[in-house]
Parts: sequence; C-alpha cells; structure tokens
Amino acid sequence: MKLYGAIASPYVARVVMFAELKGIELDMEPAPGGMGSAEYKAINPTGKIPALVTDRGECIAESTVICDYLEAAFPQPPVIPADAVLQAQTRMIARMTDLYVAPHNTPLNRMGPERDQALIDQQAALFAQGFHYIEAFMGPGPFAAGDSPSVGDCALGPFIVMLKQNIFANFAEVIDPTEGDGRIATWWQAVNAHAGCKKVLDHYDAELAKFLVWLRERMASRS
Ligand SMILES: N[C@@H](CCC(=O)N[C@@H](CS)C(=O)NCC(=O)O)C(=O)O
Repeated sequence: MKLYGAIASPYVARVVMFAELKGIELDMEPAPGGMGSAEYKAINPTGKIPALVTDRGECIAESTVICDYLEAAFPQPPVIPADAVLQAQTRMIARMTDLYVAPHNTPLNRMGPERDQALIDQQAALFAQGFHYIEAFMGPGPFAAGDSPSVGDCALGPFIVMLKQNIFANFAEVIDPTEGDGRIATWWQAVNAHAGCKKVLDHYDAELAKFLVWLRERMASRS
C-alpha cells in the first residue's frame, strides 16, 4: 500500500491523521512527476494528492474515501463510530469542511499586496457561515462527533492549522472559531489534548510553514 502526496497538503494530512488513529503506518511518496503531471495522472487521473494505491494495484482517490477504505480494510481499531448518528455527524464535519470552509481560502490567498476590503468582508462572512454550520452539526463531543476523534476531526484539524497560518494571522476580519468558548473552541482543545491528533497536526503545521516559505520565495523570484 502506498500513499502518494506530501504532508503539507491538508488533504494528505487528513489521511495521515486518520492512519495514525488506526495505528497504520503509511508508506508515503511524492506524486511521480508532481501533482497534475501526465506521469501522476496515469496513476490518479485527477492529478490531485492524496491517492492510495493498494497492494493489488487499485488506486483510491479523494482523502475522505481513502479514510473510509482504511476503515473497511483494517477494521481494528474502529475509528469511524458504530453509532449511526455519531457516524453521520463526523462525516458531516468532513463534508462541510470541504464544501463550506476550504473554498473560501483561495480568493484571500490570491489577493495581491493591495487589500480588497469588499472581498475580505465577503470571504469573512462565508467563513463565519461555514463555521456556524460546523458548530451546529458537531455531535456531543468533545471531538467532532463523540468522545474519540474520527474522520471529521481529521478533516477539520489540518484546515484550522492552515487558516491559523495564512488567514486568521493576516485578516482580522475572519474570526478564528477556536478562540472563545464556542463548540469549535472546545473541540480544538480536545484535539490538541489528544496525543495522536496533536502529533500529526504539529507535523503538518511545521511542513506547511516550510512549504509557504518556499512558495513565497518562488513567487518573489518570478516577479
Ligand atoms: N477533494 C480532494 C482534494 C485534493 C486536493 O485538492 N489536493 C491538492 C493539494 S492540497 C492538489 O492535489 N492540487 C493539485 C491539482 O489540483 O492539480 C481530496 O479530498 O482528496
């Protein structure tokens, strides 16, 4: 089994965190030829990371589906809750992270040195709405669903780390939901108090910081 990707991607970090919770050691390699290359598309036609290639050679794409595959292929220890409602809740947090949080990052990252206040305000409102949805659908907790971390935590955790580095730090208009005493704040405390979650989030944090430095240097050398 091989995982193609790099931990600096929040989607790869999702799978790495889920594997950590299951006690699975993943053999990780960069995408051959790079993301989006013809060489990598021969393995994963979307060109995106992560992709998991099974021992039988099948390719499984999409981070949440890879987590589901790991749960089905290696049932012990269970990480997806058996309870149907908790299961739906943790999956909702993963889905809502992808649909209602992740997309709002890009327009702010693409903004040049001149601040476009209308765009900032629009994205801040969209982030607030996404976090409101997530808070409304989290389970009894303290994790995204119940009393242990699962796929929802693995999806939201890396995005929060990323937003802390490149959005909350640069745009005061976007409210960091881990501050204060809301449901996401208590969730964030639980995730950081969990050794397995914290290990992967800290690793992701460090690798993302390095990647962003590299990206900025590359963009500066091009302009
Ligand atoms: N929905 C996908 C998203 C994966 C994704 O967008 N990965 C980014 C890296 S963070 C990527 O591979 N981008 C390259 C591309 O789109 O060509 C998942 O959950 O796995």
